[in-house]
Amino acid sequence: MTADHKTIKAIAHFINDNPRSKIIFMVGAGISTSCGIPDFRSPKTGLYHNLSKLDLPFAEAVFDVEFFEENPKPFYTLAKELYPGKFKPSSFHYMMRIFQDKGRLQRIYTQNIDTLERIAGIDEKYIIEAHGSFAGNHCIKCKKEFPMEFFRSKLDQDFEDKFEFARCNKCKGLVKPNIVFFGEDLPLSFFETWDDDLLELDSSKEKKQEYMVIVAGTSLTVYPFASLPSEVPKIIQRALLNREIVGDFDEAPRMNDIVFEGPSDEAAELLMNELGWMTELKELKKEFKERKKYQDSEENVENLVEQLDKLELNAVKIGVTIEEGIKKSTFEKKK
Ligand code: CNA
Repeated sequence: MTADHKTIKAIAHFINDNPRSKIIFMVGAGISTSCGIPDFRSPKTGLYHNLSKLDLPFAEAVFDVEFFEENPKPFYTLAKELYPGKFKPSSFHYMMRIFQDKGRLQRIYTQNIDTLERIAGIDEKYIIEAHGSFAGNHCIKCKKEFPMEFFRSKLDQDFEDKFEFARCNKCKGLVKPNIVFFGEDLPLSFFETWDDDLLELDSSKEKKQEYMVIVAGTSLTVYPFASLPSEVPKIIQRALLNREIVGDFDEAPRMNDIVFEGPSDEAAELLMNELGWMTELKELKKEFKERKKYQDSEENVENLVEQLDKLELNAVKIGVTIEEGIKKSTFEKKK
C-alpha cells in the first residue's frame, strides 16, 4: 500500500469511527482540471502561464475590474471558452454530492466559478461560491442586477465582427457576471457563513469528533479564502488533497494533518472505495455519461490563447502601464 493510500484510509477511519461527523470542503480550480477547465497556476497548463505569452499588461488583467472597464473583450473571449454548461463534474464533485446524500456534508467553500458543484446536484444551501459565479450579472457602475442570459447571449456574437457588449439599460455601464474580479469584494454570504461555521466548530470541545475539514485543488494564494484553513480550530481534523503541499499545510503544519499529494479524483475514488460508497459514485458517473465532455484542459487553454492573441492586445493601447500591472498582480499575494 502506498503512503497516499494510507492517508486516504486515515480519512475513511475518521468518517467511519464518527458516524455523526460532517465534512467542510474548501476547494479550488484543481478539482475541475480533469473536467477540461484549466486552473490558474499549474505550470505549463495553467491559464496564467499561457496568458503571460500574450501582450497583456499582466496575466491577471483579464480578471481585473479596471482593465475590464477599459477593454472588456479579453474577458468575453475567456468567458466564451469557460462558460458553464460545456463541462461535466469530476469524481471529486460526485464525491461531495455523495457526502450530501448520506447526510454527511456541512459545507462547500468553493473558489470556482464553474458551478460544477450545483451541476453535480448539490443543494445550494451547502455551497458558498466565494468568488461568485456566472449565475447572475450586475452593472459595474450602478450595480443593477441582470439575469444570467443577459450576458450569456452576448457570447453568441462573432468575435471578429463589430461587437456589442452587455450594457445596463439604466446607466449604460458595462454589465458583467457576478464573479469576483481583483478589486471587488467577496459576497457577504462568504463571511457570514464562515463566521457561523467557525462558531459551530469552536463551540465545544466535543465538536472535535463531529467535523473534518478537507481542502482540495487549491494553491491557497488568493486571500481571504486562503486563510480559512489556518482559522480552523486546532482540535478539528484537517486534510489536504492536492497535487502539492500548500498554504498553512506547508507553513504551519499540524501534527494530525492528513496530506494526500496527488490528483483529487484519485483521492476521491480511493476514499469512496474505502467507505464502501463506490456503487453510488459509479451510478452518478453513469447518470452524467451522456453529457458531452469538452476538450481536455490543455486543448482548451490553447484555443483560448489563440482567441485572445487575435485581439492584438497591447498594454499601451489599453492605457495600463506595465508598472501598474505588476503592482496589481501582487494584489492577491499574502500581505
Ligand atoms: P490555482 O491557484 O490555479 O491552484 C490550483 C491548485 O490545484 C494548485 O495547487 C495545483 O497544484 C492543484 N491542482 C491542479 N490540478 C489538480 C488535480 N487534478 N488534483 C489535485 N490538485 C490539482 O487555483 P485556486 O483555486 O487556488 O485559485 C483561486 C482562483 C482560481 C479563484 O479566483 C478561481 O475563480 C479561479 N479559477 C477557477 C476556475 C474554475 O472555476 N474551475 C478555473 C480557473 C481559475
